[in-house]
Amino acid sequence: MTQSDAQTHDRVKQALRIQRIETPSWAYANSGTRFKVFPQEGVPRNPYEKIADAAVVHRLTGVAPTVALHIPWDRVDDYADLAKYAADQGVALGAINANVFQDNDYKLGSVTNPDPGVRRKAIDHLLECVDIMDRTGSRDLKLWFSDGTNYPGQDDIRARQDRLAAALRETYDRLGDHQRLLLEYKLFEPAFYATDVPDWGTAYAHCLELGPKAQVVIDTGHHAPGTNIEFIVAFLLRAGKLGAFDFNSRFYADDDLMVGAADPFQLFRIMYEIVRGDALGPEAGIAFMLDQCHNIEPKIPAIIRSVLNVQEATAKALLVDAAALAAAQQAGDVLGANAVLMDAYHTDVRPLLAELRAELGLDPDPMAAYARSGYFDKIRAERVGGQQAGWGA
Ligand code: LRH
Ligand code: MN
Repeated sequence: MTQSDAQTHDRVKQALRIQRIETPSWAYANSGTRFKVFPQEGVPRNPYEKIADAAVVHRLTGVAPTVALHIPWDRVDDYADLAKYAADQGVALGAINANVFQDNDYKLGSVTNPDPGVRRKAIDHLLECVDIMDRTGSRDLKLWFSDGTNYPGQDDIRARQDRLAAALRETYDRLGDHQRLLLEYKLFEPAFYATDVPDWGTAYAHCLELGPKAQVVIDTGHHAPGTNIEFIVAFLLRAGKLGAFDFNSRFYADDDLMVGAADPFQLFRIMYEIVRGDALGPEAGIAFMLDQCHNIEPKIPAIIRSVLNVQEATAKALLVDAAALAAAQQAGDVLGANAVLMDAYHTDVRPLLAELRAELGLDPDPMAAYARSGYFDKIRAERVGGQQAGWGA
């Protein structure tokens, strides 16, 4: 290995050491589609068991120290005790996800509902989530609204935006100094005509209107097919309005598959824009979260695999020869510039990552380490009886 290769390796490993990926509590629980939820053995029955599983992912990967919660799926009597339990397990509680998409009252919308009483109820839930953040020590309130309509004329598109803006304003004004509001957009589902926060532009406009503590969440499964997501990343980064990712992958719609599974090249292009924007480190303030559903595959290995997929895409992005790329771009060398990026993408970074894990005192192969750990046999034996956790309250 040449001296410059060694320097590049060290630079890449240094950057990967500070990478942080947040795993979602609900990915450890049962999930499915409208057709079927296939329960799995050993699935957690409460937020404590979800956190225990998340802690295993962190112990084996070294880069997943926080767990996002979803309310009411993760409602407990004592959030401070849950936060202490997480700390004892070596992790911390991350973003708090509000849920105004599962109550009968929200059929025609939550914060955009024509009925002011229903809007009040929804806003009170958002404010309750900020109260929970005060107790868990979480920085981020993540808001995704299923709100939308199914037929033209069903409701007034503009009036719904007014209602949304009013709810966001009241919630924003409740935030503490070190808290943020993350607004997530989604093109469609469960609404099939007009979604009230359908795209990055709508989310961006509302966040601009709210203020500096409001940022946009990019869920990689929430775009129309063919959308250039890395363009949205570059644009929002430049505007200082990219707050977080909900990483997953899809072949068709919001499939919530393992990130990098359906389109590893897209994940690489996204992480390249993060590296190019010098936004990989915690100081950049971007929350790199997974938001996935492991409907048929074993959940903990799937989440470990997903964390590794993000690491691999990031390592490849860090290997891009920035000087050569800039020179080719400046020279208008189309094929040359593309080749610089593809060289990095085609680099097998698994040996480098295995080396890094060994240097961090971790098993170079976390998937094999999990299989050898006997953890699944342990939870399968222990977690008998009780109600398995899922997308129900
Ligand atoms: C909506 C979404 C949102 C979460 C939910 C679990 O599709 O991406 O981020 O609240 O999934
Ligand atoms: Mn999401």
